[in-house]
Amino acid sequence: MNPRRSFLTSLFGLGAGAAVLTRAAKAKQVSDTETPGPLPVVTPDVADLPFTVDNGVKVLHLVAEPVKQTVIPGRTFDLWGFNGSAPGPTIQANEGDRVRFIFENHLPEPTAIHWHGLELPIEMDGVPGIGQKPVAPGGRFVYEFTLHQNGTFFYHSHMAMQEMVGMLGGFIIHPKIPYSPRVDKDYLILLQEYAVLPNSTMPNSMNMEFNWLTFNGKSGPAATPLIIRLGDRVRIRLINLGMDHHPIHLHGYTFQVTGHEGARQPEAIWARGDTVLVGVAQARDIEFVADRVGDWMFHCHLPHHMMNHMSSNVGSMAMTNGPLSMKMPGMAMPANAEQIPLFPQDAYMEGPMMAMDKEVEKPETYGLPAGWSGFIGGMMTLARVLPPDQYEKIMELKAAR
Ligand SMILES: [Cu+2]
Repeated sequence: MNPRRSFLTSLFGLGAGAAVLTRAAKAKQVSDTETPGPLPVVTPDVADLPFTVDNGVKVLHLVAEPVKQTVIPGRTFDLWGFNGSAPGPTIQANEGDRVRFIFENHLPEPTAIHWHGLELPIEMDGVPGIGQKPVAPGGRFVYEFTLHQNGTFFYHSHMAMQEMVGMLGGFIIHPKIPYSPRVDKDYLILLQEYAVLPNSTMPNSMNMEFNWLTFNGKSGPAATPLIIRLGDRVRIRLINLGMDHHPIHLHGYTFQVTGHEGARQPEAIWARGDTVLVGVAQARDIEFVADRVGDWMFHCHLPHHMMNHMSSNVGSMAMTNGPLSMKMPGMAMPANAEQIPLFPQDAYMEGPMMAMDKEVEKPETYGLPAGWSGFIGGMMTLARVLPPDQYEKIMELKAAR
């Protein structure tokens, strides 16, 4: 008998048979750890909400509070969000989990959290004045319930104007039985919109014309590109809470719509397409195999939602200050540009003169052509499908960050 077995036998009174069982149990444990768990969802530019475990219950802390959210470099807005950001941190849990949310209201007015799409007791539904008392400023409320669904959900304030100033977050419930086929990348993007008048940092929640459109609280080109290795199967989950429906379009690929808010869809009805309309209060999951290299645009296709800080076009005003060509380095302007009806359109909205490559530089933008950032605005980012060497280079840069 080897010394270790002898030690165990003396410590636990285990006979030879028990020792064999122990080895079998150990082998099972090893194979369990080898079984891949749910692939974590990545929410670019947004943190995950951490949790602790208390007697098998996942405990999470959410604080509603005023936040400063930088949508692009140089533009920081006063919003209301959760735990320091708008949108708030992403919740990731597993089907079957018991969860407890300790919620604190650090806003100057009453609020509550609604768990959009979750099947739970009415007193946990988070509607102030109906299922629960409003949570007063400085107040606290504990939500606790069991998750028996899986899919792409979200949480938000159920007060209409609060929704319009940022109070939204993602809530991913990973399935007990993994979805098939498995994906290599799983992203979450939350769609929000704000109307911020010139010289203001505060959105006007009653305005119906939105001039700042965000993916995860960032407008293009500040929205971090999705980094995909050639051959990866990719899922992108989209959540929309605002006043507009957003037709989200992916260049270069035909995807399948595999999930709606509330549930994954049966494979037999997965719709194929390249644009998915994400209506207000809806979520859509799309999946595709990234088998074509490129920096592919991924964006809302409403023209006004592809721009930043849109304000009325002021015609040839800029021409009073010198020849137009001088203002547009690298752009050859026809001599009679001023006389061409409708000019300018995009000349002042995007292009080389609006580029901010340096300001938005990060590992995920490595290798993009100079001036790229001048052509990306609003609800827009890039799905960068990269060959292995370029993919690894970006992973190295990220690790070194
Ligand atoms: Cu849109």
